[in-house]
Amino acid sequence: MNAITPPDHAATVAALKEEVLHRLTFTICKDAATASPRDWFVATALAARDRVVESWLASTKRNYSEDRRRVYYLSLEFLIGRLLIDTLTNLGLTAAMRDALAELGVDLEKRRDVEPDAALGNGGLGRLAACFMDSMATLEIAACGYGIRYDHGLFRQTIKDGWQHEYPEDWLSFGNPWEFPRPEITYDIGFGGHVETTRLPDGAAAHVWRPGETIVAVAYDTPVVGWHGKHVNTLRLWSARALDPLRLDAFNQGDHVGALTEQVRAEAISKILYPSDATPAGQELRLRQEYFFVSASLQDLIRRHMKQTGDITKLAEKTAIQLNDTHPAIGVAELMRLLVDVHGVEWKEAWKITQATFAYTNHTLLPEALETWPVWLMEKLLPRHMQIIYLINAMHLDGLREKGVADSGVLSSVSLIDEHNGRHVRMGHLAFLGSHKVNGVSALHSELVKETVFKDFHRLYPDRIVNKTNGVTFRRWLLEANPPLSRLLAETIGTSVFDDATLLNKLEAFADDPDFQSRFAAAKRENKERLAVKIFESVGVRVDPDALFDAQIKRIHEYKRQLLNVLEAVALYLDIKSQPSRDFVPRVKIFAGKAAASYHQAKLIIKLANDVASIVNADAATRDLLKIVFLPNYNVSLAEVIIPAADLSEQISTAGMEASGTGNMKFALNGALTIGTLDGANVEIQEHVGDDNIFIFGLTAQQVAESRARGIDARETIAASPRLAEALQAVASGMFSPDDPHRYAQLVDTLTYYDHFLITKDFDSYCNTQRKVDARWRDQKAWRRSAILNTARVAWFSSDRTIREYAEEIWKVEV
Ligand code: HBZ
Repeated sequence: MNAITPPDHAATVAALKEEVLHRLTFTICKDAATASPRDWFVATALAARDRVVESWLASTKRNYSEDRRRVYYLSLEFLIGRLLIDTLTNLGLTAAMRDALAELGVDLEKRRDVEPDAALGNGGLGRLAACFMDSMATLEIAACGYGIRYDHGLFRQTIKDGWQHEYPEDWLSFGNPWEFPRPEITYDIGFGGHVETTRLPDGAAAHVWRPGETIVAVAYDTPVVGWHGKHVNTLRLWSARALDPLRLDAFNQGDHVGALTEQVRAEAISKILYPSDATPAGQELRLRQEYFFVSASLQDLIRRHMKQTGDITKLAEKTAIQLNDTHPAIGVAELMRLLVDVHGVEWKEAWKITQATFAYTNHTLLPEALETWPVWLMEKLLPRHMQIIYLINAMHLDGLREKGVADSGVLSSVSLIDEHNGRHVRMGHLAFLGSHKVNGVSALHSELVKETVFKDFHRLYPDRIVNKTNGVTFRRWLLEANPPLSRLLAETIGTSVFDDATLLNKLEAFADDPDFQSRFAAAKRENKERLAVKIFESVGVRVDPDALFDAQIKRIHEYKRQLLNVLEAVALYLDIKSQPSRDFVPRVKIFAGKAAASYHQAKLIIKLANDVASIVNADAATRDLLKIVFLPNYNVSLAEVIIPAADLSEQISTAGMEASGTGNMKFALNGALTIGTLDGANVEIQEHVGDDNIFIFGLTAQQVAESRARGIDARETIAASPRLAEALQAVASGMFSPDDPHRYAQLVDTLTYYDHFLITKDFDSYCNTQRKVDARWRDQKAWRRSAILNTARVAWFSSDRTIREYAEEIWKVEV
């Protein structure tokens, strides 16, 4: 039973039963006796979707009739996950649907697993976009998300002999019950060709871009349901089609394959998600993807605006466009082109409109992740945009010179063109200049944005950079993912906490209440049992739900330091073996995450985690005190099972490198204690939950910078730490890789001589802090108190709060 059940339950159950059966019969053409699990899932999803449609139409109508200012969220990634339970929860229909299906002899829990995850994203950036869509609908903002309808989302990961293998993901193979194809909503997207310049009678130049190639963008709409189903927004994803389905002339001449090449080339654009995270893909196809979805989205929103107002110069009054990282930054040049070349707006006014319309969110400081495109490629693919970028750059640099900026170093650092090692267009600079606000995603990150990547820009435009600390939707990450805790909250502090997360603070009063503590622990225990089953099914390892469940789940990246966690596990294992009589706290270390296919070091870390797991899990000497599991194919649905079951949340990135993190917030909300560095949003989580309820260790961002400046040769550090030296020696010696004893020689060498991520520097501090975690765990009363206080104090990390801040300070829309 869901925490929220509507009063007219019996009537709703009867109606839903009819609606599901109707869909099963008339859409799927099956009867209850022959329907497969997938048929039941689709019928259920369609019945739920039917319940959304009226509110969706009403919301769309209201947006028009009230002439509301609109928000457009442009993102190359939307990491949505499943939608069945999410939709039912937002509609308040989960319990009724469960009962309706039960009367039909169908188990909702089993059917939900049939739904594939919509994995149209890599990690945090894409998942944030999905949380934001949820909050914008809940806050009844007239918003629309724009992105690409990839045929294939993030790759499926399997682990064979400890190594990651990637397979194509195929979420659309059985159709997608949530989407509405809109074959009538299409836009032409040009590439290549040349620019014609003509003189107008008044002497001004007019530019017409004559693309050499045209591709069609077709819209697919998915409803995004807000809380209580009151407001429904649209996620509009674009699919690429060729102008002509095939070349008949070639076909008629017998060239059956050649007749299809244009179609294949066109459709490649929306074929697959680039699987790199926090590093730019850098290929031509990626630029084509970026321009494709940006151009379609801008044409679409301008069409809507013109229908509503008939006045292009009012665009900024009625529209806010958020750029999710630099991936849609070409939109700055595209909007200028549409305003100037197509709608005849004068250049200066067009620039004002552009700046007033766009805002840009930065998600990473990693220098290698900042997108740049070779000028030659831009000239080839988007010749008119390259001209516009040069014009923006000239206007920008002339303006600075007029203001007295003469330093050639500063001018070259803020130029849109990077003249070093081949000329490149800097997309971050373009996004910055074309926006009225630029934001980082946590307090620390926003400060670092000012001090590092946009240092010179910040000096020139000191009011532009602001902070918007990330948040997560509590509907998905508490109410849907954690039914036992949600029920307990509803019983203890009332269901209004699901309308207003700040009411979570009422839990503070129960933090020391023995009865509440044991009920809180029982909810956790239920989730841990569910995860234990999942672990056994997935990797065949039996884990004890009474052990401390310690989870690090996120993309595999050196800066996130899964390696630090693995090395600590090695040290702990060696301790258990050498001191068998010591009183260790039983732990299960849970890892999950994908590495980019081309990221060799990350893939080697996955292999190491699996190698260590094999040896440790098979060793009778560890007496079940330590189990290590690497769960394959991490995705949103797996996170929904792991997070509610975790006791300890690992947020251990090198300080200054994780922009925010959002998993950290989900874990704390579900009553896990964090062990973490002072990085990203961990800093703010500490401020909210209190120093006693979080385990902070390691160098600060500033100490990291100083330490790197002194050098990253770690030999002295290793020599000073016998535990670290021993753990590294064990790994280097092949203790965990007897089949290939040298497998990790290079990895240990890198740590020894070139420890860029400062794993060795933070190792002792991390291990010592883990022992403090153990000490707290032994005192279950104290642990439970801290866990409850985490849940009670993290309301601020709701994406509703984040979206309210964007609405008020950046988008200027009322909430
Ligand atoms: O964005 C993440 C940050 O690493 C994480 O700290 C933050 O919480 C989250 C949401 O703000 N960044 C990403 O997921 N991805 C990228 O930054 C990225 C950059 C370039 C790409 C692809 C992804 O080409």
